[in-house]
Amino acid sequence: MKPTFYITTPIFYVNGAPHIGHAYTMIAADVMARFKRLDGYDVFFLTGTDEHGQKVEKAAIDAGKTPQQFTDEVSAVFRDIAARMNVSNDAFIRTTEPRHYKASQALWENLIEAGHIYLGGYEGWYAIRDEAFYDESELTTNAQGQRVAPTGAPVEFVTEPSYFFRMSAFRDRLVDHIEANPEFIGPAARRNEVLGFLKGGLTDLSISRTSFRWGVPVPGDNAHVMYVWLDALTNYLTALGYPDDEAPDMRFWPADLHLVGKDILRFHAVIWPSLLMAAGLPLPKRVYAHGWWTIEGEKMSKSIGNVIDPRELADTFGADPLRFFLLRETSFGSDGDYSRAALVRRLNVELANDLGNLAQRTLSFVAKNAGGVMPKRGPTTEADSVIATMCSELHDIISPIIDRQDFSIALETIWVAIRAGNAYIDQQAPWTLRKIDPVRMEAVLANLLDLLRVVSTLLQPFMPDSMARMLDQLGVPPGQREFAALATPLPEGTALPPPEGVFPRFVEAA
Ligand code: ME8
Repeated sequence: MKPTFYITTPIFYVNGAPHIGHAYTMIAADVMARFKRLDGYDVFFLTGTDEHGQKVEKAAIDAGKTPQQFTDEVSAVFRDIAARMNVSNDAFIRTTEPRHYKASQALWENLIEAGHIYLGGYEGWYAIRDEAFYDESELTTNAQGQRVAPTGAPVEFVTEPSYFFRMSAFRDRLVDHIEANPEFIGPAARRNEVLGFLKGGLTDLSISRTSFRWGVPVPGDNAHVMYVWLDALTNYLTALGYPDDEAPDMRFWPADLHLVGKDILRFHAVIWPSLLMAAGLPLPKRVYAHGWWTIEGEKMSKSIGNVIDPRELADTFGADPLRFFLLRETSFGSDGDYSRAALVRRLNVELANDLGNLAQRTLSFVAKNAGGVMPKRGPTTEADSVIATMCSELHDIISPIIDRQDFSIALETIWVAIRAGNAYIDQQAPWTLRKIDPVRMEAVLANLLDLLRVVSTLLQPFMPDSMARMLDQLGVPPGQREFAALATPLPEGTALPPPEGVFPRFVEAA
């Protein structure tokens, strides 16, 4: 039986149109999912939309629509983004689905039975934009004289009856868990941040609201709807069939990786594990918080008017170059800045030049001078062994790097091999060997094709379409593209299709 791997993105609020920040998390999760599938795992990859709460309700009212009509429309846009980014999610969850009401209410009842929920009253600050409660001590006053949360979101004072989750009772267990499992929160700096926050103590959490209706009703008390984050976090269980323990997909629990942005780490690394402990369910193995993208140095915002639809970028540059850029440009845990010039540079230098040219030069040379088939391998030189060793070790080197979500380092490691391939072709000069030593020329070309096969196979998770085309040209049959086949070289004499460029240079229109 294959080992399982369950990976999730946040479910996105449907209050507005998706931008490259949302596409980023989906793409990164997709790389993980595809990598694990190619590595022989049985993968369940979930994304979806978070459709309740005041923020979404308000956006629907502003749009002059009912919340259901509005969420149907915006959720479909997120689904479309996933498809256009070539994201291979196995499921797409919406929190307005009946199965999700059932799961959220079951989790609630489970917490009631375990004695971790009590009725009280909430009196304090709430930020609709963040859908979060804040303590007075966290607030500041902005230039317009508004009280704001540390995120800059305006807060309002609310007084309402509320159910509470006894989260304070789980602080010590949670601290112990984080300390005993260093890989539970990544990157390491964020783990320390969470531990620092927990050192300050943990208060009970208000988990129901009475001042609006757009939410999952609290079982047995229709005056309340669940706090949107309680219902939202439960999505990770809903999608597997919870509360039915016998549901076939429940075998994927606990999640291997919740991938989130740094803005919502606390919800995933504090609230979610506390809830799971309280419900007697196993905790996810890892929560990773990636950095934040800005656009040409500025925060993405509707009022600045700099929000970019990732579909437009995919139309202009292709989904693969966009995927590559987002994961290559900055280290995954750090913040990144999108600029068109930076994207074009990565595309032209690393994709068109380093990789595209190496493939194009090699394949067209083979087509012209080696009969368009996989050439004969020959005796090995020192230079050949350096390349061959690099290729044979590449998967095992990048696999733990991918497990740490260090995508840019994984790509850099693959690029070291690509650059070595470029140096090798220049040093070996098959165009000279053609005249003086055609046997050696064939061996050199075979080594280059092996290198291209290895790097294209390993790059499939990052650029699935382009690498499929590259592997077609390299004559690698579809059944030989899993990582287990990396060590199986293409037989000599295999016919190769006529080569065609995979990464054309991008030239800005004058
Ligand atoms: O928080 N840079 O949904 P949300 C990088 N519904 N990533 C970004 C980004 C940016 N500028 N902007 C958004 C919610 N993201 C809740 C989640 S989960 C149970 C509920 C990405 O629509 C990033 O993954 O506000 C961030 O965490 C997420 O979108 C927030 O999406």
